[in-house]
Amino acid sequence: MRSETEALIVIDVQNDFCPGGALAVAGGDEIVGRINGLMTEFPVVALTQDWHPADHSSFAVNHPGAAAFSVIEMPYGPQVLWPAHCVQGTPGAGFHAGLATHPAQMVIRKGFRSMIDSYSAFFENDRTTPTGLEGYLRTRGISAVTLVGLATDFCVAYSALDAARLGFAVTVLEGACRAIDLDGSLADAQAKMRAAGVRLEE
Ligand code: VGL
Ligand code: ZN
Repeated sequence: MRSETEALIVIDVQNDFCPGGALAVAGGDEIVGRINGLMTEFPVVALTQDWHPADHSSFAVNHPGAAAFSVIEMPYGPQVLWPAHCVQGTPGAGFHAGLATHPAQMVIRKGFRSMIDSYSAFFENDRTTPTGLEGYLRTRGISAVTLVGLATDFCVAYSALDAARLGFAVTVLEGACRAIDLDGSLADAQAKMRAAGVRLEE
């Protein structure tokens, strides 16, 4: 068992990010077994769940004429337009059936406001509106976080960068993550994480 100050954060291991899902990440389901094992090693385990209303502004279908994977400017900055995914209450928003969710003490939902996306487990995409996860971890005495899940270059990376900015010691286990890799986004995310002092391990 890891020390009492270490938490595992499992990012968005949901059906829509796995093969067959609306925003499938290649090999997204391959990480489930390893994550199940990791969950038994950490005293504190939190899961995140991407949780969008059907009218979410990050969905291409809600911007007539706009193509999926194009980028628009939102008041908080550039926003990729995604295929509709992880709509609240749908099967696609559910956790992968193989994920052993019972060791988790906390499930944090994000992206539930129509007008703003939230890649990070800590802040929405304006980088200032908190999700509440920081408070949960601090009040449980956590100073180090290990991140796994989907997708390496979006929700995992944004979460890792925010955790580092908040002063947590941060490790990303890349072997327990899979990436979307849109236009070099994986290399870009890896460089940003390294520069922020995030430890990248297999
Ligand atoms: C994610 C794109 C849109 C992710 C979530 O979990 O990485 N990516 N919503
Ligand atoms: Zn999303």
